[in-house]
Amino acid sequence: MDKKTMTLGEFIIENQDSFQYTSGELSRLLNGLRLAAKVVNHEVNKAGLVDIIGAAGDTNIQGENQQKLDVMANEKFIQTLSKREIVCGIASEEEDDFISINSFDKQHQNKYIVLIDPLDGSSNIDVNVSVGTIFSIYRRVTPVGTPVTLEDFLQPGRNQVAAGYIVYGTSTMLVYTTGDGVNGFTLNPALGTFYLSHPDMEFPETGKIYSVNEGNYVHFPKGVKDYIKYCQEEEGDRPYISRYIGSLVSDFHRNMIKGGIYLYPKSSKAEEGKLRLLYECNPMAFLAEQANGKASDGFNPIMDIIPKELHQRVPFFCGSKKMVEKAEEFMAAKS
Ligand code: AHM
Ligand code: MG
Repeated sequence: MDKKTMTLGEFIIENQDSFQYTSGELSRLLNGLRLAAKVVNHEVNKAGLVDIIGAAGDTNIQGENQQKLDVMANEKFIQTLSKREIVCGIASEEEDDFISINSFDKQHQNKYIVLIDPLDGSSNIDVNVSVGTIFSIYRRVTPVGTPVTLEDFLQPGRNQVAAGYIVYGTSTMLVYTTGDGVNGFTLNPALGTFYLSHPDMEFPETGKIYSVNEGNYVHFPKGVKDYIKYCQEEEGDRPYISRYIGSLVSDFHRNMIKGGIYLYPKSSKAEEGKLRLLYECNPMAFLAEQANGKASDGFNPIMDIIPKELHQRVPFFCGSKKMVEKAEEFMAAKS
């Protein structure tokens, strides 16, 4: 079959045999995410038309204002995933605690855990800039037949069986991995169908883009400051180009296609960094490694971190392998 005409649904079925566990279940789970992505895409795209933008008046566990679309996206993903009798637990960046799913006729028989950031970069909604959804999928570690526990959610990123994101951009794309490379699908909005538009995505080994919120410069550790200065120096292929959307999904997506590095270091304002290990960094790290890139906390691979809490934050350096390695050199020299 011509890869370019392949739909996401066809791709999921065609590739399910390469998956090490009972493949049909993961396929149904991915199909659930595909459906929720279309629903959320529909709402995000009409955000400027109806009175659904703006703060919902609530704050999430991190004390940030929740936008109405965050709340809507959170609900849609949770609803869609909990109805499929595959997922036993969901944790969301927008929920204080994890949700245990117990389907009525299949008491605790489901095997999959989903962690989700339903609408990342939501401060960009009001100004019509791209936002995204990030998802991360694990097998439960506690016995089937018992309720899920925190232990099922606090697994290192290495245990992920699938991860991906949806970017609601100039076009809507779903990009995911099941540990066998990274593939990207673009939504044809007229038909409501995702087509394989970006097979076998890979970060270029090195690149010319650095993405960091330089407004925090004075608060960054010395290693990060030195690395930023290195990016700006006139030498060889430098200075690099600075590009920062402030939507992790979009910054990552661009850097994967063009070659670049994304940094959200710790700072004297945010001792642990800002991004969440479980909802943002681990899934992006899995995608990065599957796409020949690299993700670290500045010193060690993100996916080797043993999580201690659901909403844990971590410094994040991610992108083209050589660029991340260079940033790590600067960090090591100044630690
Ligand atoms: P969010 O989950 O509250 O949307 O925060 C995550 C976002 C990332 O998408 C983005 O890269 C970063 O926060 C931007 O933060 P800042 O505005 O501090 O640069
Ligand atoms: Mg987020």
